[in-house]
Amino acid sequence: MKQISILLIVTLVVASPAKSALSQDELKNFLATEYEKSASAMCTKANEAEWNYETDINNKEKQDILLNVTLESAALAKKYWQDYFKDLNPDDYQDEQLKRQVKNLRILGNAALNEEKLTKLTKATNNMTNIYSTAKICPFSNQKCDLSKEGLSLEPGIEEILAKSTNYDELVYAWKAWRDASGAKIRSLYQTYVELSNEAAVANKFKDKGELWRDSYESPTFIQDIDDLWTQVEPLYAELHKYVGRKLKERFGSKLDISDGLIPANVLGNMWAQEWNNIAELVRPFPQASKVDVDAALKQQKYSVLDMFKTSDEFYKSMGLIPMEVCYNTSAGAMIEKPTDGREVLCHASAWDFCDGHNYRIKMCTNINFEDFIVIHHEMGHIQYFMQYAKQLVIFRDGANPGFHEAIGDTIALSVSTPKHLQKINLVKNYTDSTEAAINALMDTALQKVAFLPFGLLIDKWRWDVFSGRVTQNQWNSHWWEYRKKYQKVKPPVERSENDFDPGAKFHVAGDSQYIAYFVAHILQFQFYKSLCVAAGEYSPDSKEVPLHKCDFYESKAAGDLLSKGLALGASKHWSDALELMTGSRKLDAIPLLEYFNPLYTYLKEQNSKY
Ligand code: X8Z
Ligand code: ZN
Repeated sequence: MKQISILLIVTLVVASPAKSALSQDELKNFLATEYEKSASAMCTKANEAEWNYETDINNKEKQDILLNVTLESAALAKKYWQDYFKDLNPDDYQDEQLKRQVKNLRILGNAALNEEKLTKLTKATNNMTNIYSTAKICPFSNQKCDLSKEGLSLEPGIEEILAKSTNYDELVYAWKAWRDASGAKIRSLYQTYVELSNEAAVANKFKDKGELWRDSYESPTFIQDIDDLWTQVEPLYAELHKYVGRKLKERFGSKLDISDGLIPANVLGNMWAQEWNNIAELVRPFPQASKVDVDAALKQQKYSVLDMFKTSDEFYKSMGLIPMEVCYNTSAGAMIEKPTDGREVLCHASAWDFCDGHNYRIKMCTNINFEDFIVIHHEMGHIQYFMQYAKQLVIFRDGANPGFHEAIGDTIALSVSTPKHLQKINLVKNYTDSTEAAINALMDTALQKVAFLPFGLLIDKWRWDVFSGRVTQNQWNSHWWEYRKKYQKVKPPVERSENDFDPGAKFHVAGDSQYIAYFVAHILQFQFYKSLCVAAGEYSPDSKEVPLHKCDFYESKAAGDLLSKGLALGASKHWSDALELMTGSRKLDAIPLLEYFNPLYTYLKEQNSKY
């Protein structure tokens, strides 16, 4: 998701009564009228500047405009905060909605910095994003190439090597070359970023930027809660890891050393070893049974990128949800393919809310394959959320917490990815269901969802330690690898040092985007999925006749209604209330995920026990 922080956005200040003169009703009215209008207008302006920059990232003029708009928003935010919000106390208000608004408005974010420091921080962050997005490497076969002519960029070039190559040395080469070209080059900028982000957080009365980020989860036990969730899912991850390690050993033989229980991070089919779906062919347990091969079907049926978006939109519409054509309509501004006109763009997929109730866009360098078909559903989930909460006040036009936003499209994609659904839309043919085929399908999903869990957890665990100062700059990279080994059980394929900066080779670290949301989302989406399956009459917790993983809630208006009720709340209520409405539970809960994967877990334990 792409959202310009509301904390930076404020209004063209107008002659309004002084804060001290505002009664509860006056404040409420002020926030619903004047503030609403100008904050929304500034949000639109800031998003436009950001969009123009990200779709033409080397354009100096657009970079300057973005910096100016950032400073303009911040200056106004600060003035507004000083004049109206800084001394308000949420406890002074009986009205629950107003209490929540005041709680939010008291936080000023990066705008708390003076102009010189904010300029420095903004430039450092934009610079990191720029280096990441334009980094290139030479091909394995021509390692001394002229980068400007033959250089490969991350999407699709370098990512494709990690996904498809079975040449161990090429996988080492591309893995290392990407980190040399991206992470290592932003290490010194990251120091500036950490210092100034922390300074802004402290000015907002937080201990550090990590604490400020965690504030959006509104829970004093948040860290403990996510650690407990990890403890619950770790045994499943451990079985998957062991099984996959063995299969990889069969592929790479003596080239691969897994004797210490750690898998080298370059052989899992993904640049960050975060999702392992690209090695599904190698690890699927029953090659003779039916399997899902959507890549082939998309090619064979000559799907275009636009067709993929329309198919996704159709699924949402089948549930009675809001049509989303505007967000992938290139005439309305969307970017759904990598431009070929020489522009450098920030390819990492994102969904945009232009804060005017009409303009929503997706920006994505889409490739025609199943992986990107799923990413489309993910991005459309953000757009659907934007549209559902469009009638809320600007301060509440956000996810119930950041994890909710990341979970919606994935919930839909769980239904779309079932062989049952893929057959309905003709992307899987000649499929015979059987116990073996079901294990194959569960393995495909586990390679995405279960493999992701420790990665989703560790990125922000590492950043929280960096922001808090628990680890100092001379331990940044070694601490990163401690966590990679501890949680993911992966290791670097070549020696690393403190001249490297491997966290910076991941988009969200270079791009100042928090990550624990994805861990939360990977738990939440199974809670949502189960609940929508029950609403659709596709699953019954009592009868267990049809397992959870076979549910497809396509065309279920009941499921659509339930989802839209939760989404329409936006951030106007605590996320526990939204969760209760949608699932009956007030807590994050790993049980639906464990229930979903249980047949696979049993199979993996059985197989692994033989070794
Ligand atoms: O960044 C994303 C989305 C955009 S919000 C494509 N994801 C994470 C990633 O790519 O690292 C989705 C899953 C995890
Ligand atoms: Zn997302």
